[in-house]
Amino acid sequence: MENKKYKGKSTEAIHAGEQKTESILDEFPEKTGIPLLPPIYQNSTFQFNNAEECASAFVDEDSGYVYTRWGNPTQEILEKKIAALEGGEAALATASGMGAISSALLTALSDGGHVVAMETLYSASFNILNDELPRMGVETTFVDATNLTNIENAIRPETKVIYLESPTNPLLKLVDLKACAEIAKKHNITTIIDNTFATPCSQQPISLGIDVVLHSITKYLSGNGAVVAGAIVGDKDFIVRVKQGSLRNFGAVISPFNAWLTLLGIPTLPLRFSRHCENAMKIATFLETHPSVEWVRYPGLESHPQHELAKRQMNGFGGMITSSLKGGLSAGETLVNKLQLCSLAVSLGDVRTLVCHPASTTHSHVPTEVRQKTGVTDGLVRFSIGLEDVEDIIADLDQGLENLPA
Ligand code: LCS
Repeated sequence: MENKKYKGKSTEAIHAGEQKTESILDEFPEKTGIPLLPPIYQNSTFQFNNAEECASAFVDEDSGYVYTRWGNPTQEILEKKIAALEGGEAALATASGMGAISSALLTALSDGGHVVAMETLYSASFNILNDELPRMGVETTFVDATNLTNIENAIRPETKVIYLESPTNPLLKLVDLKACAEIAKKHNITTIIDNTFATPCSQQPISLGIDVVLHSITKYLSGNGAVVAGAIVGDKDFIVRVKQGSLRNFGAVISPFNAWLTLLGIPTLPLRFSRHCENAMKIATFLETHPSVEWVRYPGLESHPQHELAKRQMNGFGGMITSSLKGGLSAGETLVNKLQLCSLAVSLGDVRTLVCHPASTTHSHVPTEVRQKTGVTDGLVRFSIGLEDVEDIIADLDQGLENLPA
């Protein structure tokens, strides 16, 4: 069934993909009352009434559910919701963000080719492009994509994919998505973006001409810190290719339970995201005026080198802030050790404020020279601003920064 169209993101987040269902009550025909929440079908396999039904589900996948690695109603409700939020034709939910990224790349590069990618990316995404794919004969050219000429210059006749994050993890660099999509279309190249940091509340890349959108659901989409999952959004053709090929065969499929937990999280995404943005703007401003802070990167600050692009391209600047302390590595360590409310933890998009030190955690596998070249320096501290009262977060950061070198 096609997704209904709604005017606003909150209505979409709550209602898209969901249908009132009575089928679960078939066993109790004498009772009324329809479950308000989407049901969870926590089963691995499905049974059929007869051999013909079973055989036809193998031939025509849309006619039935066979096995949860091939599809499951709870997964499908989530997929419809995410497709609606991103404005895509179809979506797939996956076992992790990396499951989404690897399944999408394996599909787009199924007959080889070359990739042009941004030079700062989430580390495991960098690892796929820098270590895993070259072993299969697929090379990546990493460029500073804040300047689109660098992308254009890196394109080769065999380039199949332009791979982007915007904002990037952890430096919050942006790419002009509309202009980049136009370049890619001229060369018949598939554009893929990891939209985890922005969420569909802030930017919908498909509306700007990007072909495929990826998510780590683990972060803002679920928002509850209880799920590891991912998603791929694109046109029906691409999604069917991923589903029937790399996703099914390599098996990075979401569990019905994680799909269901995500269905509990997404309805509050627009509300949560606007509070993340509001808190982050206040905290970025606080950090920027603090004497112990060397610099702050936040797309909402005028000091962000691409603030004008952020205003044009994003609807809300997100909950992620990156900063560098004047005292370098030891100041970063002192800060994270002194924090009482904010948690020292990787991941992001949680309701709690999380603080991490990329050089020793998320980006520790990226070679030092690459980290230095791309700006992931030793003194960098990354904040995922949560939904606590902003005064409490600021008070915690203020006591953590006290007496650090200014
Ligand atoms: N994309 C981005 C932008 C991410 O930040 C992450 C994980 C992933 C993809 C992978 O998603 P996963 O497979 O974990 O669901 N980012 C992390 C981070 O910054 N700290 O810990 C994980």
